[in-house]
Amino acid sequence: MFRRAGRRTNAALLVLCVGAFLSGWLAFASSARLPATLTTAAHGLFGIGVVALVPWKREIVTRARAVPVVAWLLIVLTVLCLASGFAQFLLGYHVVDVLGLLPLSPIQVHVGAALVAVPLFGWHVLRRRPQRLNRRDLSRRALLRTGAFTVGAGVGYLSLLGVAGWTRGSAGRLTTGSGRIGPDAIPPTTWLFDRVPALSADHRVEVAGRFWSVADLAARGRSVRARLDCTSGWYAEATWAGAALVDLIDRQRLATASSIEVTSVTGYTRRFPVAEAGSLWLATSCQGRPLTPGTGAPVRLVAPRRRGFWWVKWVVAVGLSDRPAWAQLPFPPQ
Ligand SMILES: Nc1nc2c(c(=O)[nH]1)N[C@H]1C(S)=C(S)[C@@H](COP(=O)(O)O)O[C@H]1N2
Ligand SMILES: [Mo]
Repeated sequence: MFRRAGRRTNAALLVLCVGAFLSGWLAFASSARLPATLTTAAHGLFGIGVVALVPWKREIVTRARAVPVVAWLLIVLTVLCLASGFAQFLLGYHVVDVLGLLPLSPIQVHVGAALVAVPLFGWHVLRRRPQRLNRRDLSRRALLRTGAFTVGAGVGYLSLLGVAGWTRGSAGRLTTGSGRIGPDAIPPTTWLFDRVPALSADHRVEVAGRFWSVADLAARGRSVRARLDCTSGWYAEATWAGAALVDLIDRQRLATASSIEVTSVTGYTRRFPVAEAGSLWLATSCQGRPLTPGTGAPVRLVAPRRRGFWWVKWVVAVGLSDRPAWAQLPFPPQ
């Protein structure tokens, strides 16, 4: 059965790996129920597809006269990436302290392995002669087989979802894939390389040209119940106290701007469409307690409609801008 392994196995794996990579980023950008369900399902299908082709790929590797070091490394990274991906899916969010040095969640291992694999994967693919599609690749039979393969992967995905319902226990699974943690267990989280800054007691936040002390903001605080859903695999429902941006910015000025740029003292920045102003808050406390330095003290953004990386910590400025909200990197570079 696996003797037919060859060009088409490799082409399918190429499509599946690229699809997995792109859908992974799309899933990170999704927070609403429907897009999150669709992107995480697509990501799962691509992953299951890769696993399903392992016997055929194994045949190709066995046949090869020599397997270069890069290819071995790719095998190791792929196994690591798949294992950590399925671990998050089936077991939910856990932190494993690798060698007692580096606390990592399954998703962090998953993304790390994928990112390291990208240049190796590119080299592995480009080193071959480019392949052309032929008539048989697009024949009715090939299409039927692809359809059957997709249905099989779909059945596999749904079965695994059922299994995850058991193995994940009480933490459950949000449509984004995250598992629940308690509001008092929110861990200080950085997106990539950002550092916790030291801020003075008289820290002020500039909002559309006006300066606010932390006490001023706290005095305008309203209670906001919101879900913080981090891409490292956890979410928490907590009650924040924050000043609504719409209470701090003149309505007329809001109406004429395109986007709202929220900046941290560290330079970390996110830009929101003005239409979202009504669901953005500058928070000074969480669960009735002041923020800790690691979680954004003295002022951080609460953005209930967005994934965690939009919740800018250590806010120093909120500015109105004519630039459209999409004129930014899809993910922060720091
Ligand atoms: N300035 C800054 N804000 C940031 C981050 C960061 O690295 N720098 N990380 C973001 C990410 S990825 C998440 S999930 C939340 C985490 O908030 P927490 O530290 O309270 O858990 O803050 C966001 N705000
Ligand atoms: Mo995050």
